[in-house]
Amino acid sequence: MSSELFSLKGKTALITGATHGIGMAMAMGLGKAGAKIVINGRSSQEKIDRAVETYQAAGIEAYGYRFDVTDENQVVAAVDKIEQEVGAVDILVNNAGIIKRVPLLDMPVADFEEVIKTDLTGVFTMTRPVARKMVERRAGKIINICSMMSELGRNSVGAYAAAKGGLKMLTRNMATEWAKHNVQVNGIGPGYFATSQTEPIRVDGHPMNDFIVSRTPAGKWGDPDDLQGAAIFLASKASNFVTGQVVYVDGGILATIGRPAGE
Ligand code: GCO
Ligand code: CA
Repeated sequence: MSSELFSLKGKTALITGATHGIGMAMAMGLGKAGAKIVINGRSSQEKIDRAVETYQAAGIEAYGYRFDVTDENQVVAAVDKIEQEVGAVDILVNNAGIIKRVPLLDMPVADFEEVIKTDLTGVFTMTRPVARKMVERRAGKIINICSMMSELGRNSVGAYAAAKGGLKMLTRNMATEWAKHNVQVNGIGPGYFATSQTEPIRVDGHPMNDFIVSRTPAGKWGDPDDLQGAAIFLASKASNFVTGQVVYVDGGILATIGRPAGE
């Protein structure tokens, strides 16, 4: 009974940017729960093909498409193509994102805008053509990948924090507008995970490395697979009356003020 509640059998899930990192970990989770997986990437077809092979080797039916989530024409065409070739998109995970770690006073406006364009406007662009079809079909699950920076600031990540804070509110607004059409929109807010995105701040001796371990009550960097449970929950009928929430998967970071050194 409980496995039926969380089953994604017969569903198609589109996970953006799932060629690696937390996107891939969440897509693997949705695939193992029974969904067909569709991924995208914007730069390299080879990277997309390699990722698709990785999913297939894990026994998951997977497809890859090359398009840029920030380009509305490309997105509209890709969504039509995916729905024809693979099936109706039942689940959309907006995971594609970038970060630039530059203090605000040093950041060129163009770089600030690039981060907002990908991490915030890109979700708007990507979601609309999918949501229009979900509203028509009166069913859909949308999961926006937020961040600790949806709640907290940190030196050097101002553009990213502005985008991810905005994404939390975009999630609530999408939930507000589409709930009556039986489309649920929620966020997942990952804490600090061991991925290529955090590699520059995870190296031995980097001040952030020890800081994150001590700042996280669980005392470690997250393993991307730790995001699978929240993704499956928010993609399945187990969450049919849950909408507009951000589920933080962070080893306890947001629960605490932290502790003094040595305590
Ligand atoms: C940072 C950024 C990211 C994190 C993440 C935290 O502090 O440099 O916030 O690197 O990966 O988004 O939730
Ligand atoms: Ca289907």
